[in-house]
Amino acid sequence: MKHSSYEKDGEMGGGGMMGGCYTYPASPATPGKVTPDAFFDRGVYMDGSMKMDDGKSVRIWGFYDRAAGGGMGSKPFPSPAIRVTEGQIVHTRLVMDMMMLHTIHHHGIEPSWQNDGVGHVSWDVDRQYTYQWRASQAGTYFYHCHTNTVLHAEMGMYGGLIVDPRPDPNDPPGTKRVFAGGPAYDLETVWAADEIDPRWHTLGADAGTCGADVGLNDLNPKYFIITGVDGAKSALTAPGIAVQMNRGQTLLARYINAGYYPQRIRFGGLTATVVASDGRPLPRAFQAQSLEASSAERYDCLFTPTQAGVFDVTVEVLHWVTGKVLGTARTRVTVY
Ligand SMILES: [Cu+2]
Repeated sequence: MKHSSYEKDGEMGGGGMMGGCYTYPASPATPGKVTPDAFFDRGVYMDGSMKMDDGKSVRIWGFYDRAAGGGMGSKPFPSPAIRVTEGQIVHTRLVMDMMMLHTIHHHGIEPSWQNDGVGHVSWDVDRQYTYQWRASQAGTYFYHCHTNTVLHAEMGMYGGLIVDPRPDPNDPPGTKRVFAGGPAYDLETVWAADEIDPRWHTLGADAGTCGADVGLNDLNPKYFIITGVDGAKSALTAPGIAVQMNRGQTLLARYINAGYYPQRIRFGGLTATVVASDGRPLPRAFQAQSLEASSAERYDCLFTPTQAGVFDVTVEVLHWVTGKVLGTARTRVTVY
């Protein structure tokens, strides 16, 4: 049975080659649309791939930036970050170049239900839709597809979403703060840790939506990655993930559990000052040598190392029932 929450003039509801059962297609005009302060234009690719350290590749789906050129030939993983300033009204337009159904859910942002991008609450986008939302709180978020979510998020349909505070007029120009009135930082990295079960990456977009058991309750990860790079080896040196810094500098690591299993991140001997979580400042910052995070949790961690050294940061992926370590991803902070 197909559901359609909005009928489109002159078009069949439920168009599209994705013949899933629990899909809710229609792409109405954005209600109450105003002129935005920031605009992002996203398309979808479903033929990307990620090469692992063992030489094998898995299929990746994701969003690309339609404004960046390269069209569908551009297949970044994770999807390109959305970065805005607190207070801005933002438009994220999702345009489908193919007859498929997807959404964009800006995780942790609190827009109207029409703009929340949860397919079964509003609609799946089969042509285009412009999500309108306000960046009301500085912090670390992410966005992901919310159509047949368990599969589409696993396939790679996610990217970072960062809200910066408004610049403080009393700060020297170029000062970067985690949130308004919060601590300043010099460098930044995003550690989005995720696990990959290659079997899932062979499934079709609508797999499991018609009631068939395609094993989406059975996640057996083989690869453990950080921000789209294999954490077996490559993430130890990958630019933008591994960090090189000087003593006295302050690093902001935006750690995101982008997987489904709980994770334990260990900072390799460095001490983090954890100042915010899930897009909100903590009432009191705390210090930690390691953290545990469940699916979709984010922690903003500051490091101001006083000693030179090489610090291997590890993310252990834990079985959700037994707590057994299923695998480990690694990256590195080198302090000079
Ligand atoms: Cu999708």
